[in-house]
Amino acid sequence: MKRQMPSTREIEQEIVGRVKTMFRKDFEMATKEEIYRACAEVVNDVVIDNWLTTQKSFVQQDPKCVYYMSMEFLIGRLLGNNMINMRGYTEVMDALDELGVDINEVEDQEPDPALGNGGLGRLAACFLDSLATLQYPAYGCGIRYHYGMFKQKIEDGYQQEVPDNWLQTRYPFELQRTEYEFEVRFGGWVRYDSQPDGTTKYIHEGYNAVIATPYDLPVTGFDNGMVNTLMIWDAKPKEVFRLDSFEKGDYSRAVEDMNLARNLTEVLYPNDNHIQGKELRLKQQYFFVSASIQRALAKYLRYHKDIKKLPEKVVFQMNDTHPTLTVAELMRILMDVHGLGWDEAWEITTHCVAYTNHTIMSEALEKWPQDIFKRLLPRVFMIVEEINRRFCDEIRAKFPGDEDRVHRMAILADDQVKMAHMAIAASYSVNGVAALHTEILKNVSLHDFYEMYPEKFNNKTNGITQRRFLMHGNYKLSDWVIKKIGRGWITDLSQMKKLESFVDDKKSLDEFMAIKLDNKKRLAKYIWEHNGIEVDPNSIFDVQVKRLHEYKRQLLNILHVMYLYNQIKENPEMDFYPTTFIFGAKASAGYENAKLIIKLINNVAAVINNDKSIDDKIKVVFIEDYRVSNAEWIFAAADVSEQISTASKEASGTGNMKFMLNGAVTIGTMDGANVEMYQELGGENIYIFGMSSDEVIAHEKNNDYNPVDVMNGNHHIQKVLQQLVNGNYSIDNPELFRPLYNSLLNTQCTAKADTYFVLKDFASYCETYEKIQEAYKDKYKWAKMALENVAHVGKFSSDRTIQEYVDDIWHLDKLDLK
Ligand code: CR6
Repeated sequence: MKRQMPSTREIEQEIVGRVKTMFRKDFEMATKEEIYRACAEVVNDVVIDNWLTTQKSFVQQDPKCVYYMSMEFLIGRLLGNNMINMRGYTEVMDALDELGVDINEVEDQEPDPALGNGGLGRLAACFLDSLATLQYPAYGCGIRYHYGMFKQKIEDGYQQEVPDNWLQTRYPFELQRTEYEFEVRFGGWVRYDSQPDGTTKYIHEGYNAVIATPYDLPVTGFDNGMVNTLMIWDAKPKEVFRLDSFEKGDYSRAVEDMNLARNLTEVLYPNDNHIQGKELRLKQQYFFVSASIQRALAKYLRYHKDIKKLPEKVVFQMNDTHPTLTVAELMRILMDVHGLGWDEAWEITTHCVAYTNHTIMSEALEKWPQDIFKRLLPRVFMIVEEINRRFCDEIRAKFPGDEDRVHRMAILADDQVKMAHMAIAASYSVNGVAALHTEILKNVSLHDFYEMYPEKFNNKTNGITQRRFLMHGNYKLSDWVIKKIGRGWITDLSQMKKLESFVDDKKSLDEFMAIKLDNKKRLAKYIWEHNGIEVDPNSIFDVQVKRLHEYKRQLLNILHVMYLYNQIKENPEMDFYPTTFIFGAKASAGYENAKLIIKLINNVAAVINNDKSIDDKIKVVFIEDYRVSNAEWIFAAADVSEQISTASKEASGTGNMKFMLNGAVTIGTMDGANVEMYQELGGENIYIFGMSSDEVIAHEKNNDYNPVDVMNGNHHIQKVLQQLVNGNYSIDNPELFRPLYNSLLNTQCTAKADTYFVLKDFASYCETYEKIQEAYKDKYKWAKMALENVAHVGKFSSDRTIQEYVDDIWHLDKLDLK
């Protein structure tokens, strides 16, 4: 039986009661943090009952289940999310209100669990939300990083990284499960032992071991009593360091084990779409993969005898190449622990694993040096060698005499282990994350593999959860939509179509834009409190928030702002609708150009915001520490959404969808999921500019793009580029931004210049932007466009994405929750 949240009255009493028993305090004396903890327990109580019921149904119904293997789960705060999904948000808000406390302040006490970098990690979190809401049995499998994504501080315009110590105090939503601990082994060597029956046993010796301990987090479905589990693994030494081991000669081993365990789950690598290739990262990958598979198999074998039927009940979805070791580790366990032969083990593995590709960026492709791999995982490496040997034979059989192709496709080549190649060789499904991206995989970046296994390739366009990104982040709009079209859209976003009947109704448009204005005021207040910048809620809020990466072209955006500023200065009477350009982005700690772009944005902001002569026509704001919790408010407040990546480079994007859901109008390139947004919206409700992916790919292939030519033909570009290096935005050090200038023009001609075609797309961006300015001046035209965006967002729910994964790849059974 689904347990519901108690009534407002009961919640109020429970909160007061919990504050008393947990902190021995009268409510009036409690801190906000204590109130948050009390609320968390009130909600947890309901969640746990439903979690138990879900687990019982699991056992009774024995459904097939997906294990979503991911190095990242960017779940964000859980209190608000769980209250929404348990249908108790308003009740808790009212109860707190009665007690004289603002729910936002209470929610603000929760650390923002940032166990991910950006889109890929947030996608995993949205998928878990949808799986639970659609009643599909699923486990998220990841890592309990002690330090998540760093917190960003801006000092003197520069990004500073501050550790994110989210576990400093107990996190109320996690449950340590020592009963599901498993051992994971690293290093050592493999001894061969010939058996009387002629087979060989492989015995792993001399290794260092750690114990993997899972912490379970509940994943609540919306209003259905379903609670799935996200297991995140922590490491501890196998044996606590004991002095007496010294006498046994194990002293150094004990120290090693302890250090290994200590470092393993310490920190998330803060790279998005870029791999650093650190040995510790490979250890992290093996650690969580091995532990998760062991737990999955233990669960399976509790209720089933025949390991060969594993694919009937279990599927491992590999979120990018990071968990590709799933392939070799499952083979190892099936052979070395369960005694299966190669063919039997391969048959099972290749029916249990599927792979999602999230990028074509070559620097994000994982390749491990073979010597490191072999030293760290000697037995697993032997298995990879055999997978590679058989795979190369298969290529030769299909393409006789084509040794070049064998070399291009091999898993082991150039002294490296190519993880994507292994993932594709073993998976029964390989998917991209937007239609365009999947086509590029098939026709360009993974073309060899597509020719070999065309049947494996399929597309699953990404999606987002409307529960967090509308209901929680923008409750005013959410309530308004409910008033207009009912509640169906909460679990079936295609119903947003019904809003079509209001797009020409001025009264509705007025209400809709009044809500936008309220959300802009909320964000303006946040900006004032956090940045000390006063922005006008009546100006256009033009927003680009996402990780900082050159291909995402924040540089194009800020150069355009510099250009607009020049225009206004030269032509003070120019008809320009006041605009606030809002940025938010973290740069990887070692990514120099990205960090310099942050500095440039802040310096441009300092100059423009303080220039009284332009009458506040432009304001520039860089929001510090962009993360899930402030993102919700930013999307809600945006008028214009900047999705301006170089076509072909952004696999999908998901921020684009969150803006659309909140009624912002996109200016973007034909890249990633923008293409499908354009298809859903029609040309009138989205602003597209720049080169197509085909054009970009052709220039890359022909190597025929020269940014200097573009600059010479456009004096506006010449001027902004000059201003990059003449001290206009850096009086003390005119050379500060020279590296950015060089990256665009590269006067030394040593490396490629303007890799991401910033200058090439500049003119088209400026032109298209003028149309946005024009459109905004017509209040109802704009309101209609914005509402059309909400009305056509249906496709971009992660509920739709998950249903497609279930239908085409996972074939899961829905759980019946009685
Ligand atoms: N960086 C893509 O770049 C996509 C997400 C989720 C990314 C982005 O376009 O929306 O994955 N890729 O599919 C990787 O992380 C490798 C991302 O978030």
